[in-house]
Amino acid sequence: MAAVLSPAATPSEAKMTDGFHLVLDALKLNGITNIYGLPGIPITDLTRMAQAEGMRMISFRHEQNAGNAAAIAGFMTGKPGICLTVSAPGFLNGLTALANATTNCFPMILISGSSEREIVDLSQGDYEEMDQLAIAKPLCKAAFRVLHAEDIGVGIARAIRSAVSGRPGGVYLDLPAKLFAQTMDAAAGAASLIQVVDPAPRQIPAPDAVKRALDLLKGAKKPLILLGKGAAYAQADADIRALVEKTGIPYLPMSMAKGILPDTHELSASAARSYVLPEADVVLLVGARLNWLLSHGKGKTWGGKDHKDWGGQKFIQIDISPTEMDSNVRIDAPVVGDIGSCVAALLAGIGNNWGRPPAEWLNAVADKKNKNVAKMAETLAKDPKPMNFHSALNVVRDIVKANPDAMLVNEGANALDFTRSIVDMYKPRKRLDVGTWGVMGIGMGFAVAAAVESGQPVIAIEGDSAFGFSGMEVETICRYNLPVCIVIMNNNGVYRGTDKNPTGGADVAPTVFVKDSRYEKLIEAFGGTGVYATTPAELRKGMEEALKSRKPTLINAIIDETAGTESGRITSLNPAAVLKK
Ligand code: ADP
Ligand code: TPW
Ligand code: MG
Repeated sequence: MAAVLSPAATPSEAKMTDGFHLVLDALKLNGITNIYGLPGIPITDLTRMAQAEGMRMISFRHEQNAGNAAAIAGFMTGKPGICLTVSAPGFLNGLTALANATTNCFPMILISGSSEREIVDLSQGDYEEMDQLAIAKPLCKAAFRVLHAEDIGVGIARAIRSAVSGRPGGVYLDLPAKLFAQTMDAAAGAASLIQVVDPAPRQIPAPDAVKRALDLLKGAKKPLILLGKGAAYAQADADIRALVEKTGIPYLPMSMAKGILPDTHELSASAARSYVLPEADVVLLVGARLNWLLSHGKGKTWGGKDHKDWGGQKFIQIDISPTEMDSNVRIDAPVVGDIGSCVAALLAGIGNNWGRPPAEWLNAVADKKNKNVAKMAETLAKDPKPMNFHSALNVVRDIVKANPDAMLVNEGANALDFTRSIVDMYKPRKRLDVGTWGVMGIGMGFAVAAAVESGQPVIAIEGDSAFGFSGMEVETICRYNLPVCIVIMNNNGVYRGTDKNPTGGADVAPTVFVKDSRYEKLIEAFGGTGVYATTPAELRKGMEEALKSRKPTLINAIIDETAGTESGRITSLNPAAVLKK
């Protein structure tokens, strides 16, 4: 009789589950433990239940930042990062991050609650009405909607596979409000869930493609390896390092590939970039696209006569996406497959007696590099008043060297370009930045996820404009007590703080902010540590204390407002610069 009285024995309740729980169970079954999101109708209870079920539910102040957090979690872990939002406006706020994730090949799933299908499809004006699936489709790799609780398992499985297999990217999963409250038999529900087997299958390159690539590489007089963020994502660090070291070929890391090998490696050609690109005869691209960041593989950067002229290099390209080949210039030896398998296949063909590239080439690269490094050391040693980007970043450079496991988040224009070239990285997947679009606003979302996913301290080097796009998340950083040290390179504006209103009117110029803004007070409002730093010594002290204490810290580093240049290093992309030519 006692058994009959216990609540667990009430047959109708004990054996049922619902849409809420099926979604969470499906995620957990696939090893997903963190959700980045923002609550509201219809997903408030989903966020509560996620926490109750032992998942880490990180609540943001704006969905774009939650989406950016999910995207970079995907890059760091190779598992899809999850962003959870409410319908229409919340969904749209998350969509920018989803599109950015897709552009950058980061695996991410945006899960948004949506309004009632029957009402939305008749355009009858539901609460937050929007045909979200249709809107998401062109901006992501795949988009799905689940209408029935028994399809949740399939829906999540398809979303996971779409995000991480082949070229990774963003996936949208539409979950209408009604779905969450649907109930079904618990055993049948559990049986309907899918634990995805081998979500990102290896893709082995064809042997003849590998041979073609090796033949080309072998005959090169001035070979160069270019590592992109796909190479970082692939987590094939040891083999990539072996490829560089066994061939003795100089390599150039793209921004987020810095640290796959330590930037201090003798074969790093970073400091000789403008020499090696036009000079190289055979270039091996590993997880890097020949997009605008590489001047489309042609033009003056590559030794061409004008911006359309091909420099004459031959290209080997390792990429998981077959259609990436020839997208900008001819790829002489495409090697299609996953980077781990492709690099392993190349290594097998290379063996232990590959020889070295001609000494002439290696010496020329080393010469150029040493000269540039010496020049940079001179600049970094200066101590101008006020502080400039170089003297401030010299401090950051030391701090990162002393804390190689710390994550580095970076956005801005000058604040980005100078940090990229001055601050050496020592370990893979530590540098997280504006990526393929050069998008502002990734800063605090990336910083939160970097801390949550890695457990390591995070240093965020932010332009004062860049920071503004996600600055309210300092509350989130304080709320979760994350070990994030934000350094704002405060030069009073976008690129510089010196522009004038040409009419002499009362409004300041469009690129100028309030002078001497006290950003450090923002974090103090939420219990974090604020530091006002006008000298490298003050900056150093602030950063050292932040790293030691792991307390949320915001350092307002006052930079000479004349120090920056328009658009940082990409001034030439401004239409007015083209007009002047
Ligand atoms: P970067 O901006 O650093 O040059 P891109 O984002 O342009 O890098 O290029 C990344 C490339 O890496 C994409 O073309 C993508 O298809 C590829 N990629 C991502 N993951 C893998 C992988 N595991 N194996 C092979 N290629 C990959
Ligand atoms: C979403 C255009 C590129 S860089 C930048 C803007 C507004 C800010 C530069 O100023 P900051 O850095 O951050 O103070 P610094 O050191 O040069 O002074 N909107 C989006 N993305 C981009 N890229 C822009 C606008 C932009
Ligand atoms: Mg600025």
